[in-house]
Amino acid sequence: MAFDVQEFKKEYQKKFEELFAYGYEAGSKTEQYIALGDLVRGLYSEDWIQTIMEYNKKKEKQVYYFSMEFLPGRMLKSNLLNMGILDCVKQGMEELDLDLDEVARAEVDPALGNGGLGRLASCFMDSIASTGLAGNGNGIRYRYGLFKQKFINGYQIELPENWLRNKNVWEVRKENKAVIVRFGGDVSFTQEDGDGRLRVRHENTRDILAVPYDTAQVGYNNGVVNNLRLWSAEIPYGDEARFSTEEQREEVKRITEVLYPDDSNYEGRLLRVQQEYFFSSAGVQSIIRYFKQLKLDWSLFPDKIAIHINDTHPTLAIPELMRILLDEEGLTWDQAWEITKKTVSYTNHTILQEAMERWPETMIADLLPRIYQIIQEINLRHIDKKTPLYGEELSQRTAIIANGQIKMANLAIIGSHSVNGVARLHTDILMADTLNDFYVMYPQKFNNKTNGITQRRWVQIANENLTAMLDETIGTEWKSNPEEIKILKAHRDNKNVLDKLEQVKLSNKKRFAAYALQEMGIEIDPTALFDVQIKRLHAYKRQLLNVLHILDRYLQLKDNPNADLQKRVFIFGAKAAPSYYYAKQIIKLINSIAYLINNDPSINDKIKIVFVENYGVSLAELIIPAADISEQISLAGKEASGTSNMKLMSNGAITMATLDGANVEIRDNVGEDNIFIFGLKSDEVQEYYRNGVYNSRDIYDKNPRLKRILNLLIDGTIPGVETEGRDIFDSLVMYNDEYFLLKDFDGYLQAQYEADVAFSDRDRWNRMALMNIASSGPFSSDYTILRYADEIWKIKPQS
Ligand code: 9GP
Repeated sequence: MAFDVQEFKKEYQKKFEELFAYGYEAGSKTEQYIALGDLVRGLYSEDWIQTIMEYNKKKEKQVYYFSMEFLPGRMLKSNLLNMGILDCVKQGMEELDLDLDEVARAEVDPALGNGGLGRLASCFMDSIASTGLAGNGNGIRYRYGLFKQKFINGYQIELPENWLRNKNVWEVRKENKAVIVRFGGDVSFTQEDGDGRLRVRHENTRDILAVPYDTAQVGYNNGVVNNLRLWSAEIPYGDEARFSTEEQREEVKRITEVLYPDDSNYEGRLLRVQQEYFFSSAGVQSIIRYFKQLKLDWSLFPDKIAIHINDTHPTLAIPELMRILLDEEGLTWDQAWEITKKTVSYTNHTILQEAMERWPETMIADLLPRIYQIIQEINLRHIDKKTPLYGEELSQRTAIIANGQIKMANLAIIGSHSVNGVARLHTDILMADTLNDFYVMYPQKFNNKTNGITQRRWVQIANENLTAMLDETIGTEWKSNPEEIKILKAHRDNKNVLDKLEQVKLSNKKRFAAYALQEMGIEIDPTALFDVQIKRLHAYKRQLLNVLHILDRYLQLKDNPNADLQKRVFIFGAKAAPSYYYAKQIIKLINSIAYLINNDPSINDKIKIVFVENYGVSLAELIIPAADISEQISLAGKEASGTSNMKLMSNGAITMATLDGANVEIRDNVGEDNIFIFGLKSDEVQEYYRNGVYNSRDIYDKNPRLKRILNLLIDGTIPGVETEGRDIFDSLVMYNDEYFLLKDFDGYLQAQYEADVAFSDRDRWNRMALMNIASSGPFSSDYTILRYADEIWKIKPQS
């Protein structure tokens, strides 16, 4: 986009005055940000309109990525980058005596997701636009995002995250595209005159208006601007009388009020299903409306539309599409079913049983009676068709409805043409184990699409120092073709380059150190090894194993304050689900240990612990460039892929890993010498589960070093964790350590020791960092998305 600095300055001043009726100099950071955002939106709006018109004119096949979560992060700089005007605007702001970074920080980071799944969706949106694919996002405009995390006395407290408190400059409300979503009601069938077909009558429904808010997804230097559509629940126009009480109005608002309401109780679960149907139905309806404008035969629907469901949350899009094709468009079951299956594809993101969605049959029957009938019919036909082929037992195991429950994954698989896992190992486990019954029936549906990340945000924006150094060393081709970063390998023995890399890392560590001091009052040494674990708090991710290692170091230093140990700063960022008691106990434990160690002068700053509050995309952008070690230590087989592993690798952190999720592929790319691997392998874990011989108590009894560490949890050394310490101790020692921490402990310590040794040899460490950066290209989400487009969606990049 052509734009010069002088022009920008003029436009910016004008925009500011137009919006606020005074000069920008007197404005607050938020106002300065709003003016800039508004200006930027204006600059891409023509491309936005043009892109959509172009797709419509060419009747281009489009993908619709349905996701309950999107975690875009702050959008200002990424839009500027993708529009090709970041440097120009930075300079212009400087000349206006404004600091772009400071202004950009006034943007509220929208927390419309929990973690990896939501961030993946946003990386994908960026990559879809940047690779020139016709694609749209479809989700929910939550009024409040994921809770804001506070630590009080070391405990996690959840506060509402009012991300819309200031104007959201990026979204455009599209009232003319609103649709009605119907809940409840009575379903009956009538024999119509003429064709003798049964017609469905669905009456007395509770109608909710779904209003879309569109946000542009700007492609990287290619003029493509796609659309992310987030739906908000409102009272239908003219229907206010039906919602006369405050309670009725609240009920409507509640549908899109918060991300993942607590689903540990029935009301929470009911609300969650409402959300899922709400955005799935609204999305499908708007797709149908678009398709009808094309005036094509229905059989061509799958040639023009791909609907991708991100995890099972949007699975109700399948019966919803069936409903519309059958009840509103008058297609036969077979026609509708053929179209639906050809249109929909599904990604599985977890093998954890507790995360597999199941809804009570009665809940769906009451809330969505017509959808329930359709699910019943899909189920009946599936069983009827499969029983003669695969026998009663196998067929029943794949049933969608069983024991009063509706199994969403089963519906997603049966109603789609493609099922993919998100890393090679994960997909192998799905096929061999978790979804094996389906794999037997539909081997051709299964495929792997290893996750990816966009280096535009995670390197170019998050790590400007590294970007400059790479440009200088290998040129700029890597920015549009991430694989090209591999030519950095040629510099692996170039001392000058290695030193520069070390300087880049150091400056990023200083930046984080300044944050830790200012925000948390913790002083850290930027030359220490920064050991980072940032992800949701979950027992299987084993933040606790990291804790055991910290306690081991603590004891070594207590025994001998002069012990020859590498100085380390342990950085944690993690939110726990509000109802996940054990995870919250772990947070309290880490905070208490941090308090103990950070304030113990005898430790002499050899260990510092920084647990950042309210971890999210923006904090990740600060932490990741500063990391030396990337902790990816989940129990093998449990983490579907992980994506922080890829972001950290791209920024030159060395991975400390079990062979889990995408770590396996990271190892393959970076080579054994540039990663620290330890622990049980996935098949060994499986074997333990099968033979049941694991005995953690035995390890505790026989390993004095470990025993001493575990006893710290219950002997009063760590202040304020009487209950937490006891519960955690019991889970590990008395209740047989579900995630095999004790089993993996020795291997982990050994790997950490090796990391210390490697870190003390600066050239060796810098070379390892370089090799990680140079091997990160294949983990670009651009490549991942091109594989989805080619192999699943059958859409091609625009020329
Ligand atoms: O737990 C997985 C994580 O491993 C993966 O990287 C991410 C994106 O594919 O999805 C997570 N899954 C969920 O959040 C829930 O299924």
